[in-house]
Amino acid sequence: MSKKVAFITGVTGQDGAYLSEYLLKKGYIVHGMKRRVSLLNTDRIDHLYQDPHVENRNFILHYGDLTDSMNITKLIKEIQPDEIYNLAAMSHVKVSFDMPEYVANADGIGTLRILEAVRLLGLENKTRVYQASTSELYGLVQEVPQKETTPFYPRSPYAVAKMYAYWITVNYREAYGIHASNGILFNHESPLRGETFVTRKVTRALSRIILGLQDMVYLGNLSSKRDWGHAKDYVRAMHAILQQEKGDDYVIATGITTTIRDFIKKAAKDVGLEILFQGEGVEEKGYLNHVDQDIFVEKVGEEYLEQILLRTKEKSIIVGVDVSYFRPTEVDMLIGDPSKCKKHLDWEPEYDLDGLIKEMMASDIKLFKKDNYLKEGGFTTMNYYE
Ligand code: NDP
Ligand code: GDR
Repeated sequence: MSKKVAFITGVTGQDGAYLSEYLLKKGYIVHGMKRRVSLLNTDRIDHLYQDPHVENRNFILHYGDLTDSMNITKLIKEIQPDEIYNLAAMSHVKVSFDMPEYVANADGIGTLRILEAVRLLGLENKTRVYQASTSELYGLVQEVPQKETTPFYPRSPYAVAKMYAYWITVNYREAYGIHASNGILFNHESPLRGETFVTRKVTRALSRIILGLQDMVYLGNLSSKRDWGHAKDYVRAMHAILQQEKGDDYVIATGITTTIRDFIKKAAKDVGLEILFQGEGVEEKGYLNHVDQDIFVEKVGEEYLEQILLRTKEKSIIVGVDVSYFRPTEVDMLIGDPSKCKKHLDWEPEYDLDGLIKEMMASDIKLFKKDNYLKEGGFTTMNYYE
């Protein structure tokens, strides 16, 4: 039997990397679309790279962009994929307020470009399409837990663009019979998570604080709640969705929600730090410049006691709130009902939040130990405070 061929847009992203690995293990030929950038951005998939001069490769990269119809159509024509996973997007909710038009084009119309290419090329009966839809569609809380039938109320240019993508996927399924599906995925994280999403920002910052590379971190709204899973579990669901007899739409979630504050506490606890927030028996320490009133102090666990105390004798604040990280409109509470995917896809997550945090903390501490060596060797190392 010939190998199945998959085409993944957004192959250089968190999910693109895990999905490529998963499909390659299943024996697929994987084609990935990456953007041309001035510096290489393939860190997450470098371990899968195959020399283009070698024959019979099963992992092949192409240049492309979701805003370029001709490029998308040409790639799909050449690749003739059995399955398309449309994971490419400008995926940062806060940034979408800064570049709404671009996001509408890439995240919204980009999906149309893929579906229309499938139709124009006459691949309606061959190519199945997975659209990376999102729990951000639910936005302003209408019902909890959120399920496939919960009404949408998007709260950002990102979510509005993804809403167009959601419905155009449904429409092409109904109008042209394309096997097209939406995975409505709730937040999923991993050691490969982009550095500016809150979970990775926290695990990076705590790792750096412990290693003495950074004193504190500024965050935004700490009261919102998210249903966090592991990206490794979620890419299994993406694949399972395209193996169903018919296209359909599925919520993928854990069914458990946690505040950003509790995420920080859990991550800190994992490395022996106890972070106390204002109002938890902690005296207010005063105000920081440009920073809101919410100020936090840490108590220190045994492992890192000595070094942290040394550095924090005078300044025991390691998390501050900077209002510039707040969104103009926030999504306060996400909690998904995974009943449908459990029943139809036989999908269960293997990770819980503690397991996810453990893996992320361990990975970032390892990463920054390397940075420490570089720093000692006189090299400049990069930090991200966004
Ligand atoms: P990432 O931000 O890690 O990856 C996004 C990918 O899209 C990157 O490869 C990026 O390329 C690429 N990309 C961005 N803009 C374009 C464009 N115009 N043309 C082509 N490629 C582009 O996202 P995730 O892996 O976390 O998420 C994957 C998808 O799932 C996204 O669509 C996201 O919106 C959606 N989603 C994510 C959830 C999550 O919790 N992670 C939850 C629900 C939905 P480059 O590397 O060059 O920037
Ligand atoms: P989200 O993820 O917006 O849910 O979108 P993000 O991690 O950016 O924010 C989660 C919550 O944390 C609050 N927050 C901060 N967020 C960031 N990024 N940086 C901070 O400093 C900070 N402080 C507090 C946010 O206000 C928010 O409430 C992610 C993306 O992957 C989307 O592409 C995807 O569709 C959804 O998850 C499901």
